[in-house]
Amino acid sequence: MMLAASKTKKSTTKKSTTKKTKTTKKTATKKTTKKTTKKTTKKTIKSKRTKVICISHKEDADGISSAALIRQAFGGDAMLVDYPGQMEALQQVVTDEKLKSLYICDLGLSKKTQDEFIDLLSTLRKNKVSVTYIDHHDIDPNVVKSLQKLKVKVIHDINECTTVQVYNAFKSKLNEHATFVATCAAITDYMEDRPLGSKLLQMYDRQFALISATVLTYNIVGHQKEPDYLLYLVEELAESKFPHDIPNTFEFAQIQVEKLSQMIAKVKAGMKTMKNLGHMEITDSGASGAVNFVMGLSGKDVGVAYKERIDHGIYAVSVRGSKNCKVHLGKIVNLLATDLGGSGGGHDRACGAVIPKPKIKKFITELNKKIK
Ligand SMILES: [Mn+2]
Repeated sequence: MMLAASKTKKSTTKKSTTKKTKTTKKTATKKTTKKTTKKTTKKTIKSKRTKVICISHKEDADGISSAALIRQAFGGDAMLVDYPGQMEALQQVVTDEKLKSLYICDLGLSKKTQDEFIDLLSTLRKNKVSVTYIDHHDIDPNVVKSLQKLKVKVIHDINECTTVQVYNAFKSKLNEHATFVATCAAITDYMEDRPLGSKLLQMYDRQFALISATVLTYNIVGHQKEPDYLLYLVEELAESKFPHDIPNTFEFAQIQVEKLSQMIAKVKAGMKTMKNLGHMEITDSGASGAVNFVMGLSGKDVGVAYKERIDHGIYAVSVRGSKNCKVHLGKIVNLLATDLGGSGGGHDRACGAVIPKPKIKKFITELNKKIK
């Protein structure tokens, strides 16, 4: 489903909500009277909005690459977030009086977050901020309708990774190297076999693309606690660098590979199984890096890895399904996580959740029941 931006309904939402907010004056040229006295709401009117911001997913190559292509096409700065930090970032940009246009990439919504998301975007639109939401996670069709009503540009296709969609939507503003960045993202998201993804991959030697995507991914995963490095990656990719042209990436990837090989042993020792799934608490790495091993080594069709986020009082949970898994894990996890006071969702065989710490056991036992 390609839900192109709704250019329709021009009029409507003009909302004469009187409220203090706007009083026409968009003159831009008049820099005269800066009466800072009027505080809060009034200020938004006279400050010129010039900033471009992209909020994107920081945990994988699709999010990082999306941010890079947005930067190449439109300039501006990236804010890289994980799911627990997603709303916080939005709340922050809503108050940014300089913000002109906002891109939100590779960040799926859930029952828990979608209403607040719509509210925040509604505020942005009232402030005349242009907003583009680009994603490929399962989404409630009503949310899309609400966003389009707000004249948020929605680019959403569950069949292509986010970066490929960014590329496809804005290729006229991108250089040729952007195809390679998009190819790497597609590989990382297991979506290089999709219509657009496969066309892009064809342009490159397969092995070259695979090693580049993998090295990029390991550098992203291994630098989750170094936001500056992740932003640096966004810049380098935006400037058309190949992963191997970014200093030390291959050396760093080798360290990650060694860590992963140690994880195999840890998962073998620490993993537990239930009838329909294998699960394990992870303490010394990301849950998403371990979850494939948990699934694979458990011999089950579903794997669950979870890591405590002490600062948030929650568990970050990663769920993976094998090819034999016939249920839509993203939908099941969305509902279940919401019931337990958390949030979650994603794809049919790969998804994630944020679960309140005391509910993690319940989450696993209930998931085990629901996937049979
Ligand atoms: Mn993605």
